[in-house]
Amino acid sequence: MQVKVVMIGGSGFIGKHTAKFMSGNDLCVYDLVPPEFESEYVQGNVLDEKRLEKCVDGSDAVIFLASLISVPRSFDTVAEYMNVNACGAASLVEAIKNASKRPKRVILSSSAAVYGEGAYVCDVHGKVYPLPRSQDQLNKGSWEPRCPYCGREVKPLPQAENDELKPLSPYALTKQVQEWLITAMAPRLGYSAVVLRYFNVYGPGQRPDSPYSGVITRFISQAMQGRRLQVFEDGLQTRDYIYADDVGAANARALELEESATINVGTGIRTTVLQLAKLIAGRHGVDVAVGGYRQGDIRHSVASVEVMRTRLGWQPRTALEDGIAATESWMNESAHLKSESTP
Ligand code: UD2
Repeated sequence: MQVKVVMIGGSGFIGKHTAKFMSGNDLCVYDLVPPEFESEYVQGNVLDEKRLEKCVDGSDAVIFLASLISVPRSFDTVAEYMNVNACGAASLVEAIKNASKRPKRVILSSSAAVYGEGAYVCDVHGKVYPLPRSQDQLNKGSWEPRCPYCGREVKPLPQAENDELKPLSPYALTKQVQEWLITAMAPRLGYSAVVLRYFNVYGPGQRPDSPYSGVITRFISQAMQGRRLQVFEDGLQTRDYIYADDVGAANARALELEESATINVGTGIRTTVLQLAKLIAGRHGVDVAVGGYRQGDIRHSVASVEVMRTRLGWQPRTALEDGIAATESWMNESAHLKSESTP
């Protein structure tokens, strides 16, 4: 069935990959800049409630993608993150409240960052939530989180949707606020709220040239320049890397959900940063260095994918090696296009 979908903040990286799965729907993008793909487009700021209201009025579903996304940058520009991310979601709620015909579904792009360090198992105390690693601990190179009761090393568990949320950055907190606003207002405003917690998303279209870029695009870009890849800590920290097309497909799939739900969007596969670096370095013949750390980083993150399988009836398709190859091709092509347009 054709439905009218508004993608707020749809001109960015995730929007581009979601649009591929929207054929058959009537798509409208609301963003500050126009999308690179074919779509109806309304130019507007997420904080402009009146303009947003006009755009969502009469739509069937809204996919909310309008957010600032960097964990480290959010520490430097706290007010901006609160303003754009938290107030942006509040602005959407107001726009829906005032619309004469309200959408039936809101899909929110949230983040695994809401879990913070997440849950671990202690041999003595069972399931525990370790405290963030202290600077003293990191300076000593003691990388693994510890039991908050006895100080023993603990083993990471997959992050599950009903785990306690322990945001550790302004960015993560704004994602939790977005989740709360969109979910709590759903019964009052008559829509179902689907919160999708993305794990580490990568793929073509992700900016490679910023210190805030995701590690995969950053490593590929450095390797393509023949530079050494710098892996922080001891490289044994883990992440769950999901390809952008898979995230786009999950967004499209969420349009079919009638009931409210909170769902992880990850692969359930743990990859160490060192494995990742070796994989990329090996393709380009560059070296890998290990050392240093980034303040505020968590140690381990992998999705529990049960809810995704049962509620969305879906799982990601792209293997890490294939996703990296596709991202590399895109970076090669865009470098080629850039050099062609340079006089
Ligand atoms: C990512 C997202 C964040 C949030 C979170 C959810 C990005 C940029 N950030 O944060 O928005 O959704 O996932 O889980 O996508 N690293 C190196 N060397 C480098 C750069 C990074 O070793 O040059 C390590 C880093 O210490 C960390 C891992 O790579 O252990 C991943 O870092 P990231 O910046 O790609 O992503 P993360 O997990 O902080």
